[in-house]
Amino acid sequence: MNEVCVIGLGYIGLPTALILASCGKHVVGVDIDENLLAQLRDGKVTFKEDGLEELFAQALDRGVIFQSTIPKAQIYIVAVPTPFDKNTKKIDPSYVITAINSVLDVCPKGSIVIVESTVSPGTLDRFVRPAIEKRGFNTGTDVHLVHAPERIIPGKMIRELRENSRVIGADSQDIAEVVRNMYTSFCVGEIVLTSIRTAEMTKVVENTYRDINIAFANELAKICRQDNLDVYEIIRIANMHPRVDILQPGPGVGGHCISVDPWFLVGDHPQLSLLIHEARKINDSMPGFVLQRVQDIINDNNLPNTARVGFYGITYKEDVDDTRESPTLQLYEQMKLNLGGSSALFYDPMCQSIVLEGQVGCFEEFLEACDIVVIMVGHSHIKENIDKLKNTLILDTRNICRLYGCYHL
Ligand code: SAJ
Repeated sequence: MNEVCVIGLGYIGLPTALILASCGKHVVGVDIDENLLAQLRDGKVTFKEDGLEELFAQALDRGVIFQSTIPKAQIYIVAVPTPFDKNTKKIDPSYVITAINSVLDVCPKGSIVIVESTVSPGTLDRFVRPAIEKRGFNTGTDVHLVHAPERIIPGKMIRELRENSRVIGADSQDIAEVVRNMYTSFCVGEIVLTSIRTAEMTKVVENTYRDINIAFANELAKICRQDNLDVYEIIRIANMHPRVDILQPGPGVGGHCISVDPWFLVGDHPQLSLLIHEARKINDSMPGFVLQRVQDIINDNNLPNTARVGFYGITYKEDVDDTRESPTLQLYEQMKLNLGGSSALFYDPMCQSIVLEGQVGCFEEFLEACDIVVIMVGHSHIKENIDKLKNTLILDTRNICRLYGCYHL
């Protein structure tokens, strides 16, 4: 029988399947997307990430299998998406439940189902456990439910898979130990065993903490702008204090994690989550703040209202190809209203396909066409090519450019 089956071969499931296989486990990776499976079977990775190709090669050598059906296995890892409804601020656990229902069709008695997908606190007890029990399975004897939320950061995923500490939430110590044993095959970080509820909450708290810290930096940026002070220098000096660690201001907070998870707490505890809610609002206000800065710079430089504004970077952060909830996409939605007659252009070397109106595919063509360039993402590419912006008006929202005359947040 297979030792581990990983369901959902996206940003989390794929590296997890590969690292387990590279450590000698018998791994089957399952996904419903036939195109993705075809690409993997062809020996091609499906997204860009440092070290992923090397890991893929090792896993293939060790016999990792990719297929669309769920096989019998001892341990199932569920890493499917948990979509977020922007209006209700709630996650949709239906993909997790569908995946687990398919597991129940084939799993041997006593197998372990680990949910790695991030969920809002209480989801396993409110939705997942009842769905299992509705099928006539007892959680604790027939199938063991575990929550081991992923904590790796895009850009350093492979290193963090090996080195980060992990949290395992389970109903019993014995099952938690079995799961810890599996993760220690590749993870050298400390592995903490706790309850499912605590594991769910801890994961959301980590991302909420980061969101609030970034919101503080963004609020400081607005205050410093009004007082004509350099926010980066102030944060740099403040962070020299041994008990201060402020993150960096930016054009907003994107990605599917930090901009989403705090809403779970706001949704479930509206009266108690005032700081968390305010932080979300501050971070969501940043794309609008960037647009206001662009308008001020256009006015300061007596540019006509038809000035062409170029936004460099569409992904949610540097050196990844993920555009989910990205500040540039948020800004794009607001742009036409706020920028009046100015026509906008977009460029991102990490985006293979055209996702926005006004997006150009060639960096030189982009620079040529712009009266002002707004750096939205600090990709390595722009850092290496910063001298090419010498004769352009620049608004740098990531503090990577120190060219003379460059504007900052
Ligand atoms: N950002 C800033 N200023 C900063 C740091 C980040 O504006 O100083 C922005 C980024 O540009 C980006 C957003 O915040 O738009 C989020 O980026 P990030 O690098 O802070 O985090 P993610 O979303 O890539 O990954 C986070 C991580 N969580 C924490 O660090 C607590 C990661 O460990 C989680 O595994 C991941 O969320 C997740 O999947 O939940």
